[in-house]
Amino acid sequence: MELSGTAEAGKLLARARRPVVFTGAGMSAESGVPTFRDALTGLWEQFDAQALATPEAFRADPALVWGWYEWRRTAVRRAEPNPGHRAVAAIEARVPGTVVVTQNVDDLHERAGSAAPVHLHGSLFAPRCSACAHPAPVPDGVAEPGEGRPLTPPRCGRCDAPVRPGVVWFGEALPEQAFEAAVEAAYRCDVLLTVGTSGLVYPAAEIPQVAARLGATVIQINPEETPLDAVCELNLHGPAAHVLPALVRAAWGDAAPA
Ligand code: BV8
Ligand code: ZN
Repeated sequence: MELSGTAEAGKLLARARRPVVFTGAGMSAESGVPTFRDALTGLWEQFDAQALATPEAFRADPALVWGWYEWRRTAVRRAEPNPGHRAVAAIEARVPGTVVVTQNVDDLHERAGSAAPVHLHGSLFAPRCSACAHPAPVPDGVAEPGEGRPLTPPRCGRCDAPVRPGVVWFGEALPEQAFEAAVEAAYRCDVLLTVGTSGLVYPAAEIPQVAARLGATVIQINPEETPLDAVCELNLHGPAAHVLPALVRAAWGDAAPA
């Protein structure tokens, strides 16, 4: 069953020369990767994500916060990209001017074939020293999902301070280069797909709004309504792993990624 609006969105996408695909945690939901708020189970159940994803929380209890991210990294390692991730890679293959901008800290876009997604909130796979920012190796151990447990973070090979996750916490500035690249792409784009994001976290949530203000066609893919509905020309209220392949089929008649 094709969602209404898919055929029209497909026509708009087929004409796009500089599309931006802007993604949030809903993009990875059908890969079984818990969204930011769903990732609070087991040991972390009694915490508020927004309080745990902060420098203060890490300073107060490095093992608790490091353990949460190691548990999430293990969940991502065990997950597979879904047909939505592969549809995004298919758009990039079709339209060389495509830019993928993600708020996600997983590597599923990369594993689906996206060349160089812009990570606005960093990555679970880029730990670094909490003091001198020296890059640290990605631990190959796994934090058993579910029961979880505090995990003492490794120490920096250069200054011996605790290693921290390579993500952007609340109250921290986004990586300058990534944010500039995302704003530049939003300025230049002719179509922006916003997929699986609640549009609540700033300044990332500015990206689709900048594109709309500058006259780009913004199309949203999300089962729920979000504050971004207002700036979208089309709202496809369905799951990304279903709607994105349908959109690629509608645009190029491709045997979209299964
Ligand atoms: C900064 C990495 C300043 C960490 C993340 C008051 C008003 C406005 C702003 C603020 C305010 N108070 C504070 C702020 C600023 C704050 C902010 O925006 N707060 C919000 C909550 C109000 N922002 C910051 O602090 C940022 N930094 O402002 O710095 C500064 C400047 C200069 C110098 C120094 C400081 C930093 C924000 C980055 C935080 N880090 N991630 C980690 O992952 O642990 S954000 C994190 O939460 C995720 O990355 C995600 O982007 C966000 C929300 O998480 P989720 O809810 O899981 O995901 P999402 O919102 O995308 O929702 C899921 C969606 O998917 C839903 O809509 C759902 O319907 C949909 N969905 C579900 N299933 C599917 C689906 N869609 C499609 N298909 C499906 N199958
Ligand atoms: Zn160091």
